[in-house]
Amino acid sequence: MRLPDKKKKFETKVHRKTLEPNFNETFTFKVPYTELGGKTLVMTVYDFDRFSKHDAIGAVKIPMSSVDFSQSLQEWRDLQKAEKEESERLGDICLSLRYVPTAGKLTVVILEAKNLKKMDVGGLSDPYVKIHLMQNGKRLKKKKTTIKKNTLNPYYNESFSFEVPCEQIEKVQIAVTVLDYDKIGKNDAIGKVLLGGNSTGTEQRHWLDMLANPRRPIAQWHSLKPEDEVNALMSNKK
Ligand SMILES: [Ca+2]
Ligand SMILES: [Ca+2]
Repeated sequence: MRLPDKKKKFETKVHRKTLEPNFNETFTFKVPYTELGGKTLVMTVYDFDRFSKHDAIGAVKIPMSSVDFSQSLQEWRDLQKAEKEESERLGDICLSLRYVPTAGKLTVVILEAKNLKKMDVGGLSDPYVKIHLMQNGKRLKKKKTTIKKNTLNPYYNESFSFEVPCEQIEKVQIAVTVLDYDKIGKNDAIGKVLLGGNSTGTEQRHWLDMLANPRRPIAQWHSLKPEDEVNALMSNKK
């Protein structure tokens, strides 16, 4: 439930295994009367998924300008198709992949990232990149770039090689995670991409281009995804 321009959002409790939930919960938005007119109340019903993004079932939108506030309103409305909630922009990463079958060598060059999300209070981010060679959801090897301080557009041009024999290349994946370094506490993941034969979208395209062009470095930009989302994908595809 939210008023979009204020980005104020509430959630009800999750009701399990039902198509007729009874919520009976009350939410209060503090909005000055003079600002109410231009606002819209959006109520979206979701199907809860523990391991992936919740699916929107449908939504009701009520423009506040259409409501008579002199009386309380109670009525049924049909859910409309929910617009995809704009996923939060985490940033983009450019990397190149190169595979030399004869040498059994996979090379990942982390080139640069742009428009990364700000992760520090009162600053930008201190991004570095972790690269995992994965197989069956297990991490085989780990490498990382240097840390670039206080920037959202870091340039790395750092190269990492993994030994991957020809017969194994179809089975491995490369997980690329961009993190914000923090002096105190745990470093936060900004976003992640997963490259491999069974990945999807531009990530899969990139991987197939690499395999189709042995010995040639192929560079491509990827949009970072939420870490949870990518991890869920990895555990589904063992
Ligand atoms: Ca931080
Ligand atoms: Ca930081």
